[in-house]
Amino acid sequence: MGVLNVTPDSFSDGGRYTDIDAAVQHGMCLFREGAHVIDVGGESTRPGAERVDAPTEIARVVPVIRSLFAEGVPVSVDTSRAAVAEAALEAGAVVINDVSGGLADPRMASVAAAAGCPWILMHWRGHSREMQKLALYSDVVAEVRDELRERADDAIAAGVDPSRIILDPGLGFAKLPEHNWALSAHLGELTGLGFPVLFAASRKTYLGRLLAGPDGTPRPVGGREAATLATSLLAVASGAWGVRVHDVSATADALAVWRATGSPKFLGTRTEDK
Ligand code: PMM
Repeated sequence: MGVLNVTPDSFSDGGRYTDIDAAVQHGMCLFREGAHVIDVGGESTRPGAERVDAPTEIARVVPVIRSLFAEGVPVSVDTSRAAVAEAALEAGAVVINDVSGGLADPRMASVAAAAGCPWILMHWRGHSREMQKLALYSDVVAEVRDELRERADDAIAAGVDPSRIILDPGLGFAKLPEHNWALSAHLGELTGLGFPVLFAASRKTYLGRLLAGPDGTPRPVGGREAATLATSLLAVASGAWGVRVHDVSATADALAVWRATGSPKFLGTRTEDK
């Protein structure tokens, strides 16, 4: 999954793709590099981000989704609002990527059920402004696993086909670095729930903290790619179904190396495009 944030303020690519043509070109580029789906988001979810309203989010994502659809590029919409998901599906999106796992908007489950499309349910405890206060766990792996199971149960109870559900540990969302590392190390607890698992560590702050300089300053976003590749490889080798990344080309190469080892679990890159 290639990341395409059409926001002025996302932590990694914020402000780079607010121009529709630039966004569409970048989405097409990520697709050509081997992404199976381009994840278009119109609201930053970085810690502390202010929310935008639904019309603003729709105005940002719909023209980009419509153009990518016209180019034959599969798109997921990164939103926790049912109204935005509906507009995106209407414009051609084929996947709902909901960082709130259905919690932020009670109508999202019925939209996903009616559309019959894949619905990514990410582990979430609250909106960006408050989420880091909610990073309280006694056993992060068990709690995230159990909360994700509840999200999946709720979705199924609302009429979502279980085969359409994808789970995501929500790295960095109400998580301290040690929580992210524990979830990475025990991904099998999440894949054991029986749903595909998406892993989305790309360029996140905890990687910057791991690679901090001698004065403790986190490594800037631009210097986190090698660490991102390492997390993606480890995740796929641990049974992740997919990875959500900014640098699709490098990820495709890394996963090609992994596939060359003959691992039976490989579900990654479309190497025929390379
Ligand atoms: N992280 C971000 C945005 N969307 N979606 C899913 N499913 N999982 C994530 O971890 C996730 C997401 C924030 O990262 P970005 O600013 O690089 O998009």
